[in-house]
Amino acid sequence: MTEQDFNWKLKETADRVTVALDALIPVVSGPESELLSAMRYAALGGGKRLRPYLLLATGRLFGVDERSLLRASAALECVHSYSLVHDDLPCMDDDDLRRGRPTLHKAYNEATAILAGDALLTLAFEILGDEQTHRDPHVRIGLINSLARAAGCRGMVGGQAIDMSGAMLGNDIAAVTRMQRLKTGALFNCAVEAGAILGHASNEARHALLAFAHDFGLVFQITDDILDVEGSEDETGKAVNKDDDHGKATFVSLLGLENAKSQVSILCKQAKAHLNIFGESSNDLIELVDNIENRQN
Ligand code: GRG
Repeated sequence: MTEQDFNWKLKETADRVTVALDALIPVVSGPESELLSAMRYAALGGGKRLRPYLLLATGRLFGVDERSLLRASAALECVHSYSLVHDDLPCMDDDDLRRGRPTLHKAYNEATAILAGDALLTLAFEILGDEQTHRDPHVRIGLINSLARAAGCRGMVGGQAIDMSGAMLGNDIAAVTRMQRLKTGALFNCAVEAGAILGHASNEARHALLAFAHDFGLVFQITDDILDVEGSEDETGKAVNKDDDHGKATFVSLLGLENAKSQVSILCKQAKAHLNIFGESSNDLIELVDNIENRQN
């Protein structure tokens, strides 16, 4: 599959998730209209929708109903969008640009950005808890637990807290890897786990998928660090060279650019090998790995 074909496929997924989110975050009039409008700005305004792509591709391995997959994907994207809104705030990363547009607190104001993030996080659990996501309450509880673990203090928020605390990670690559695994990797894990939960995957399949997600998350983060050095603001839609400016340890600063690139290539091979048990049905996941290995944004 050519890069252009894959990009069409990714865009098709992104559009379907955007349609689902559009229905789940309605335009309203009245006193809370500003909040809903800010939530829509954050959740509908672009993004590659990688986590939904992972969730959909994993669920399809097991023939899961598309409606369930789209609702679970929308929930995951609500959490991802909230994390970006809060991460961009002046008290965190203090960014003015996200997805090629002003960040939410610049387009609205800080209080609205905090509240829109809070409301998106809560909405995610409302979506997963709804019968329309899956008729079996055990499946719904599995999804809720998976997202809560991934997003909370032992996952994304925990990783963000370590990153913000200025904890002396120094040149300790194991500590930096752990922080990134929590901060960024946990939601990728959850995407794949959610597909497996909805698909009632066997233990063997679940282990293979989680091993895949582990390697994929690292590839994503290392390529993100490479783009921070080599990418442009136009291509990435966000400020570049931020990590260097803040003196933060990254995979590039720790390994050097060339070693970081070699590590990406090793991890990509390893990630794809974990999918061998699924044969050709895992092609959508394999194509995603190939695309992220060469990504420009
Ligand atoms: C504030 C609770 C809280 C958590 C923030 C994930 C995170 C934790 C912060 C994001 C900071 C950041 C830019 C990390 C680099 C990796 C990353 C998550 C990039 C953005 O994800 P993409 O590329 O974004 O999937 P799009 O815009 O395509 O959805």
